[in-house]
Amino acid sequence: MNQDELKQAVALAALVYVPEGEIIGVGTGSTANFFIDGLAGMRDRIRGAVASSEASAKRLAAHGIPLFDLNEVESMPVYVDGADEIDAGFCMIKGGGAALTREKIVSSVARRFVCIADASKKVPVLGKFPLPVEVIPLARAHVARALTALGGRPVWREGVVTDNGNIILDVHGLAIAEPARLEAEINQIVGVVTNGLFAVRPAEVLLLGTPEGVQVFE
Ligand code: ABF
Repeated sequence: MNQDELKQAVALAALVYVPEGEIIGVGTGSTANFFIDGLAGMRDRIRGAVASSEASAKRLAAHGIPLFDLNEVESMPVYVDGADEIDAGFCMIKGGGAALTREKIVSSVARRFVCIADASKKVPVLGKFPLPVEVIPLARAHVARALTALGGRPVWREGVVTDNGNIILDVHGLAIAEPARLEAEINQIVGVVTNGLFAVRPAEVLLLGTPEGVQVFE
């Protein structure tokens, strides 16, 4: 099985976590895209979805899945999304697709975060994948200096503007021993909108696509 087939297998395995008649949260990225395509097959059995990006909203709409604004939704049973890295405690690095802020907001309204990932995403320690940080453009240099002081090497993802009109700094060279602490610390830097650590609230379920099949961790 190649990586895309592993992604598709975990994405389809996540459909059993979608309760009928509900609004669910939907993530962003190539694994989430496979999930959206699978969700199309049960679109008459759900009320609709809240998307974590313009790209996912477009794909959901193309399948005829009703879209809801998050402000219309008080709670959701589940949020399904991929990750760039996930550790044994289900803490994640996300944001390789630059949608981290909306992903964190939408997932925070869901009671259960189901992470769908191929086996390459499972790591013993987070940080090999550069940590994305969404930053207000005016604060770019200031935030970069503060991230350097924390021991990282921030690189401006030039040419990328987030759905919220901000920029992304990717922080290289971090070995993240205490993800929840670092997540909170980076959020304290003035000018940071969100960082890609999902550790204060990790995933509740991990579906991991391996060549031997989909492994379920809860
Ligand atoms: C999103 O998609 C991200 O937060 C993460 O960056 C990415 C995972 O990418 P893919 O599913 O394309 O491997 O969920």
